[in-house]
Formats: sequence, C-alpha cells, structure tokens
Amino acid sequence: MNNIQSTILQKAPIFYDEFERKAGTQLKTTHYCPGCGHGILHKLVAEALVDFGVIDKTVFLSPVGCSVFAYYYFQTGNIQSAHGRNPAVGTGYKRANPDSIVISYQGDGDLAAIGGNNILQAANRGENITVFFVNNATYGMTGGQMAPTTLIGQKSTTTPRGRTVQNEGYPLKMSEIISTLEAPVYVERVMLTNPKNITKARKAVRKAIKNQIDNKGFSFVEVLSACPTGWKKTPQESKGWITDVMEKYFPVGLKKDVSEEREPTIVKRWKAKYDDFHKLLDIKSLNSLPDVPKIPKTQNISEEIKIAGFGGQGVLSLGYVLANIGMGHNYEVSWLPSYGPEMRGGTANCSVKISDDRIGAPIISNPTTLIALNKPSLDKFENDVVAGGNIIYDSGLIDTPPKRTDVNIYPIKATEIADKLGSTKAANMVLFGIYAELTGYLSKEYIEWGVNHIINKKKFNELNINALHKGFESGQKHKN
Ligand SMILES: Cc1ncc(C[n+]2csc(CCOP(=O)(O)OP(=O)(O)O)c2C)c(N)n1
Ligand code: SF4
Repeated sequence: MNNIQSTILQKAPIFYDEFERKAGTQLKTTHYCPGCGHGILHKLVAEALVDFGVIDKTVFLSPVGCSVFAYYYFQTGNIQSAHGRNPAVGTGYKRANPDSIVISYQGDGDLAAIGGNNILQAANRGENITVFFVNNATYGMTGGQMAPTTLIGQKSTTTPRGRTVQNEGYPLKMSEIISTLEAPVYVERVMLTNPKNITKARKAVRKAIKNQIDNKGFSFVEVLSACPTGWKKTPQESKGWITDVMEKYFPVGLKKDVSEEREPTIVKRWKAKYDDFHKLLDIKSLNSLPDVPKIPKTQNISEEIKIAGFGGQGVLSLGYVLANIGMGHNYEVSWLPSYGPEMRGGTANCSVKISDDRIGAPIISNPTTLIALNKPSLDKFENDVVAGGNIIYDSGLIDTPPKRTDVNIYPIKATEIADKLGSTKAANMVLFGIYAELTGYLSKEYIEWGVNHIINKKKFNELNINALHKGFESGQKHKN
C-alpha cells in the first residue's frame, strides 16, 4: 500500500474557479457542447501557459465564434477582437508589449473567411505571436453554415446539397498555405480524437508557445476539432469522422519547422520619437515653447462639433486645428474626418469632440454645434443638433436659413469675409473665430498662437489671424 503513488488531477489554475457568464450564474462548466474540441484545446493551452509560468504576461485574444467566451474562462489578460481581427489586434499588442505572450485563438470562419487576409499578413510579417486555428469545418456559433474548410460533399445550412467544387471551390488548407510563406517559424496540423493524438496536439501547443517565449517568431497550430452539434453527429461519431473523412483532406503532421535555425529576435520596429510627435499631431509638446500663452483652467465641457461642407473648403483642417487647440488646453479630444472619394468638390465632414472627461468613441450622432459651410450639409445635419445647441452657417453660401426653433442660430458670411481679407481659404478661420467667441472656453490668445504653430505656413499667418478676428467680432455682435 505504501508504495502506491497518487496523482491529484486538477483544473489548471489559470482557469477561474467558477465561470460567471451571466450575472449571478456561478458555473463550474463551460458553455461548449458535449464532445466539442474547444474544451480540450482550452485545457492544453491552459496547462502549457501554467507550466511555462507565463500566466501574468499572457493576453488571450478571443475570436468571434463559439470560443468568444474564452475570457470567462482564462484568468489572463483578455481582448475580444472584431471578427477575424485577432492577428491585427495581436500585432498591435505584441509590438507595444514585446515581453507579453499573445495567444490568438480562432475558428475557421474567423480565421479563414472574414479574417483570411488578416492572418496571411500577420504570418507574412512574422509577428511573434502564437495562433491556434480551430478547424471544425463549419460555423459552429451561427448554426452550421459553410466555412472555407467545409469539405466537398459536406452538408451545411448554406450548402444543403453538399459543398461542390463548381459552386464553392475547394476547402482552404490554411496550414499548407501559411507554411509556404517565408516568415512563419512553425506550422503543424493536429487532431483531437484519441489520447495519442491529443498528446501530439499537446506537444504542438507547447512548441508554438515556447517559440514565442524564445522570440522565434510566428507559430501556427491547426487543430482538427469536433463540432458534434454542427455536424449533427454524436461526440463518438464526430471523432470517427475526423479520422475517417476530415484527416484525408487535411493531413495532420508538421508542415514547417525552422525554429532551430532561427535566432531569437525582437524585431526593432520604428518607434516615434518625441520630436516626431511634435511634428505630427501633439500640440501639447509645443506648450513647452517659451512663448506659449497662458492656458486657462479646463472647464466641465463636452463639446461635440460637426463641421461639414465641400472638399476644399477647409472643413477637415478646421476640425484638425480645433482639436489640436483643445488638446493644447489639456482637454481630451478626438478628430474624425469623413470625406467622399473626390479630392475637390465632394462632400466632407469631420467630427471633433472636446471634453474634460475621457472620450469613448469619436463618432458624433447629435452635435452640440454644427458648423455648416454649404446647403447640403445644413440639410443633412440640421435635425441632428441637440436642442439648445448651436448652428453656425455660412449665410453667404446658404440662402435658406435653418428651420429649427429650439437651437441657437448664427449666420455669418464667412467665405465673403475671407475673400475680402485676401483668400476664401481663410473662411474656416472666420468660423473658428465665431465658434470660439460664442462658446468661450478656449483662450483667444492661445488660438492665435496655436493656429500659427499648427498651420505653420508663414505666408498665411497674417490672413488667418485677421480671419479669426473677424470671427471673434461677429461672435461678440451675436452675443450682444
Ligand atoms: C462582422 C461579423 N460578421 C458575421 C458575424 C456572425 N458570426 C458570428 S460567429 C461566425 C462564424 C463562427 O465560425 P468559426 O469561426 O468557424 O467558429 P466556431 O463557432 O465554429 O468555433 C459568424 C459568421 C459576426 N458576429 N460579425
Ligand atoms: S456548436 Fe460546435 S463548435 Fe460550437 S460549442 Fe457546440 S460543438 Fe463546439
């Protein structure tokens, strides 16, 4: 008796004790169907991360698909990406945090259909991330539509008579495709059918993660995985179907391994220097210049400004300058341009948010101020302005004033004024001036200084300042 050794089997400590998928529901089990391969693969990945001691620096990227809920299970960093976008998200995360371990977990719809190009580009760049590709030959989550890996003859809800080459083409062999690229370091296909094959899968999972830990580059493990629900088979039949049918088209085994030859590398990517930012966007760095005017204390504001007109009217640059000046005043800002395909004459608008609080999204549905430089823009956005908000419009170009009675309306012949000053191009600065005067939360002295520094074209400095002044004056008249 004394010689008997016992092993206590337990859940890998990287999993939460209980899974709270809905408030108040403390579950011990995952949401996966009986016989689903996702659960087995979760276990293999979890155990490897624990054994390598990298839980604290791992970020698990959940896809859109049945495994979307992985963040309820893995006690790691988690990001839930848009459909197919794990490789792009993982690229960003890993480049910003080269010491992290990034696991991109993806289904065949996610990786090979909507995210097909995303994965190819990340693999081709040789991002140092680990990708687990769950090939179950179907879209499990949405009820069994055809996936790029659905086999010829296989029935799905979108190929009820079975996939045909003539209609849907051949199933994509992602491991073979990726292994033809130069950059990837390791590509293997495994299957989750019996203990022997699961042991092989376990090895592949570990190798792919270890490669990343060793900075060897991009590793990709494709896992032939059962979807009994989608396949309308029992779990037992599903395992048989993988070995008897699926594996014939998707042979398991090593497709590429150059991990021994590859030197560990942390690729040195271009990183912006402080001065580059200065040149790009960040007026805040200009605030260290000796001649910076005094910046007033920030107020409680949440300005949502929509500026709209034709391309060439300076719509986007007005928004850009305004956002930068707001940033210079220590507000949170966002600037979102939107324009038609034409360089000139097409419609253009931009959304600028300026707030003392953090900004969740740059999109504006209901502006607090609309600055309209042409009639189509006024027509389009007039009704969106919040009650009590402002509409500033170029009354020299728009002959039909806004009809709203519950907003403040400020006509100004901005283009005409700018013309008289020397160039219609400065109309946007006239509009900036009136906006600043009417709202009053930005320093006029700082605006003048900021405009000169941001636009940074000496020959326009005087014109812009004169245009701003005309705007200030008009705003004052409206206020009185
Ligand atoms: C942009 C977008 N398009 C489509 C969908 C619908 N959708 C959800 S999951 C899914 C496919 C999932 O299949 P797969 O990646 O194979 O994962 P599985 O569920 O089989 O694990 C689709 C098309 C979506 N959520 N988002
Ligand atoms: S539908 Fe298929 S892939 Fe989704 S959980 Fe069920 S068995 Fe797994």
